[in-house]
Amino acid sequence: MGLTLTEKILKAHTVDGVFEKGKEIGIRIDQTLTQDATGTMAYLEFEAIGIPRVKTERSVAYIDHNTLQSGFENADDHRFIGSVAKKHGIWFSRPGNGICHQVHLERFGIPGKTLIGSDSHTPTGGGIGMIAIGAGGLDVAVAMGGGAYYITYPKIVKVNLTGKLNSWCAAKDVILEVLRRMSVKGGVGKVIEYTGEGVKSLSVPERATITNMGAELGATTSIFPSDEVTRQFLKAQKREDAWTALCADDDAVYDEIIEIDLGAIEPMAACPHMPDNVKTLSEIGDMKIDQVCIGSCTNSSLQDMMKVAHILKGKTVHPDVSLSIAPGSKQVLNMLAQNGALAVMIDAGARILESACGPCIGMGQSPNSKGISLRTFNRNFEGRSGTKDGQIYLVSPEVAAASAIQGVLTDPRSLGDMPEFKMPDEFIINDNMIEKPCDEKDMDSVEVLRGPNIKPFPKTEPLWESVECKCSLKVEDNITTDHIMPAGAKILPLRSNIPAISEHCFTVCDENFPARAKEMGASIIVGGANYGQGSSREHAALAPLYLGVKAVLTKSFARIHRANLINAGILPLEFANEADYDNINLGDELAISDLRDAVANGRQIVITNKTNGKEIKCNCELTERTRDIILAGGLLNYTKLKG
Ligand code: MIC
Ligand code: SF4
Repeated sequence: MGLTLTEKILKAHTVDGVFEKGKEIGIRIDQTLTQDATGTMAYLEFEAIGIPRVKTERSVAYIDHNTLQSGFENADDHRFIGSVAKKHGIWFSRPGNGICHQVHLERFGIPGKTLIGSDSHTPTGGGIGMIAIGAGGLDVAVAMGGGAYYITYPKIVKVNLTGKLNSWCAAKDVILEVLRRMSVKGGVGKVIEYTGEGVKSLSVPERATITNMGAELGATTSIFPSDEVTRQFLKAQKREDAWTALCADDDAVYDEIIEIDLGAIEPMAACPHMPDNVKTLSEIGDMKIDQVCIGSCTNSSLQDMMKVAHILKGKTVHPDVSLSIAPGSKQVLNMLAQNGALAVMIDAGARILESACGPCIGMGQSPNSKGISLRTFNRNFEGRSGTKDGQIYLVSPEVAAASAIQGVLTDPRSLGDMPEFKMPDEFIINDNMIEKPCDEKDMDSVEVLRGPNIKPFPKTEPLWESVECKCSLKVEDNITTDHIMPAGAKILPLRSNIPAISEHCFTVCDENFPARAKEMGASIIVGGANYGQGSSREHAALAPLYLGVKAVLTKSFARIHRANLINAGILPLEFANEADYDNINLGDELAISDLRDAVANGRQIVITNKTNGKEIKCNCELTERTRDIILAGGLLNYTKLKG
């Protein structure tokens, strides 16, 4: 029986476990990446593990999220990350060099290699045939130290692409179509593998748009084959030697098959407030807009920017619209500057932002009250833009640029012929904003620079024998990590300071949660389905940990967040019977006896609700490894115990 591409790469990297569907496998990690909003914590964790130099083939630290620097905190974090990287063997991409995923694709990604990154959109690397997975900072720290990364051997979904995209229809519309069909939880436990005739009509940046937003499906990762198109891309980056041809065997067996005719795709938008709330533009109809933001790791490649420039050429942004553009990397920005496209954008009235995440993570450009904002980004969760009642629509760069001119949601097909843009044979290569680490022999002379806002990783303790506590919060389905641990310009600067950032935990849902949880001392959070979807930020586990949360009981979890809870030593419980969701309420007194023993022996866990007398049966599926992590009180304790 043949293998899928996913299986080929996973098999070649499996170092622990049995290579069988549904089983946990440990894979060797060739490359890691971090960004600054998760990176400070990841490097503190790496230091705590105590391994002097990274053991990966390539580890890169990017600065791209917290670049507003509204106080000393971010600049201090940047210096900390830069110095820690230099000392321990990590390459350092300086602020201004671009968004981690865009730069990694351009300069470091290698087909067939494994990559984990402390950012959920790490699967961007799947655009060149990598197994690239988003993970919590602690998992990345362990991988930097040479440890395996553990995933459940995934189900593999084949997306068979046929035909060719019509003019003005984009890769963004393809992934929006996949989201429309599969939903934000449809990808949990799965890898999405794109194959078929249609693949070769898509460029690497287009493929990367699709794999990037596979994160919104909840998928473990997404991957394209590495073919002639990939070779050309790497060649243009002067990295042709990194190329190898990779694809699935003809007789590979998939768990699910989805057929997509690229020729039938039309321009679409994900409507507020979920990436799977997808409608065609004609379904949405005429809609006046207030803002357009173009950029983010999803749609900020040179190809995207050139399409935008062609649409803006000789035009003026509509008087009622603010248009901002953030090219994804210094390379992209530089090429736009040199080929004149940047001048076209400026001329049209675009507000040019630095090559960073910016508005995508609420770092500026929050829309006006109730403002309708079209964004080429990947997430439109409520409040993420920084404006609570902002209405965010996710669209392609083509739709965004056309609408910015017209002032209303515009189908770009109304613009006539689409200008052809050929990818350049050579990109401008200048890695002067990427610093090499020092030689190992010199590492003792590198001083790690710590600012006063950088506080140590919170202490965790071994799992309790039994728990008596209250329910400190009850939330509904599809809670995102942006609900649990909001980001944005005010809160992101606190990422290195868990006590301070914890004061904002869940405040978008209930502003009294932090104070209440602290007062309760120990507590349990109750959630619905797909709890913790979205980002990889381990702060969404560390802040509840700091506030005394012992367990989170839900209908189901998103993958990365569940792993982060386990890594933090918080018990992830699922209702054995979903109807029991109604049998726990805020403030109820809860008790779990013999907890440690039940976890150690894999028994079902029973919560007694002392307030209403109900018994609630909970499942807690743990592998031997994750069970030991929970018993030890988290991955850091476990790793230290293991020596
Ligand atoms: C995001 O897009 O939500 C982020 C900000 O990039 C996060 C990481 C973080 O919270 O720092 C992610 O996607 O993992
Ligand atoms: Fe940055 Fe947005 Fe991409 Fe997250 S999704 S890495 S915030 S650009």
